[in-house]
Amino acid sequence: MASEEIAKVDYLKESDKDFDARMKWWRDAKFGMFIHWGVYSVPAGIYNGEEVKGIGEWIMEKGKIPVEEYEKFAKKFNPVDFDAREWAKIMKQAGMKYVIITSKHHDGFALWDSKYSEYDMVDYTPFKRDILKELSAACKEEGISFGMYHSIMDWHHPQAQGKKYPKYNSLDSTLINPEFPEYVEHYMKPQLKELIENYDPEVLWFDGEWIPAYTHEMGLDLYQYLRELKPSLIINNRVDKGRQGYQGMNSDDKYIGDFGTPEQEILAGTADVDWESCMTMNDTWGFKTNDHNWKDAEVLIFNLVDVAAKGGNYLLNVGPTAEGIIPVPSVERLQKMGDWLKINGEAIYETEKLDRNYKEGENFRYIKKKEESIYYVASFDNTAENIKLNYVKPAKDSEIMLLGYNKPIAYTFSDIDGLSIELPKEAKINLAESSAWVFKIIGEERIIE
Ligand code: H79
Repeated sequence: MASEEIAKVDYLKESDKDFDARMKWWRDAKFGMFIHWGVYSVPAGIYNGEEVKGIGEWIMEKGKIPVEEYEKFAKKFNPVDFDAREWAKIMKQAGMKYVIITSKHHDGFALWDSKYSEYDMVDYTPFKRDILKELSAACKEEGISFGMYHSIMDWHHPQAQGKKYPKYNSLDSTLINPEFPEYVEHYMKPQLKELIENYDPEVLWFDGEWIPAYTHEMGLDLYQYLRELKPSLIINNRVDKGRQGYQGMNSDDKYIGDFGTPEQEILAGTADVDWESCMTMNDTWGFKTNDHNWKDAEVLIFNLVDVAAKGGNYLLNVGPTAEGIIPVPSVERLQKMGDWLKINGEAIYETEKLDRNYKEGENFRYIKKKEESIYYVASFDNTAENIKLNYVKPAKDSEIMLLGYNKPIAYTFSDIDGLSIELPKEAKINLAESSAWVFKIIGEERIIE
């Protein structure tokens, strides 16, 4: 008799068609919020009255804080001002379509009520509320896709730290912890199953995969395990061991993962795989009292456009305070990005890179509307009166529009000289506040050999 058992799907061998269908919403989304929030937000970069150098969420490691000392910060974590709906509204107003929040960072502390650990928001802190439950619900209400960052490396769990083996020293990054596979099987995988079942994430964003005890085989196994639990899940490439340095792209296609993860940088050009550039607005992911080195909103808008032109996504970080507040400088910048996107968003969402050109000179970026003959050119030079563009050819008798300005713009085109756009003074005055102007052109890409 034939077996009644349904054949197992091998998620490591997905067809291009299935992959494209699964990635569609993510590719169209383009812009997401990264949230680094946890126990490190309590010391906020200060230990024993002194600033600990480096990124805030690494304070346990960089400040050499023993586990028992660090746990005291967790006991004090009481974000009374946390309001999930407020956070979701900030994302929405910023034009962000998805969020990735730290379910667990390297310090091992869980932001949700985990039955596999007491070291979590509900069991360990005076706050006793399940952050992921509240935020996932608020995001659903606002139509924001919900995802989670999860650290494979864990500085708190005894097995992840190889506590049974006195010879193993977790600070020596070349030593392999013999207990690590047990932590993976009996702690990390059950926690991830819990996260999928209770909070229904659309994305899992792994990190901390570089430690030598975590292997390529574990990565393949984990990927398959998670997709079986939720077939539509999107998982970053740090689930496996393929990434090359901070640039974050896989070195070889034997490695699994749905998208590459450049960290604090934007790819120099386009890529033929999916990718997402994650970046901070200042110099830290987790909140640091003393970090005031904020990027201007103009820079962040430029980055978003540059990333979109190169075919990627932009995941922009906020580090809320221990009270549960997203810092005012972050909110101000997000507001400006949202204002810009309200006018220019059609050039960002549901777009793709052109076949050949994504830029012209330093000041122009080209972006194509998916499945349509619509081309957008973002200009970062707001002084020019006459703009010359070589890589797009307007359709015969078509109008060229400037987003945010409601009249067609005068232009000429010839096969020899290309496109020449005349900017009326009135339009310049109208858009004076905007850091990037976007022209909308119906036509085709012009390939110049
Ligand atoms: O969560 C944030 C940071 O805490 C975490 N990733 C972002 C998203 C992170 N940033 N820096 N690090 C972790 C330090 C890791 C540094 C290295 Fe490596 C690991 C240097 C060598 C191994 C990864 C692989 C980066 C370069 C090569």
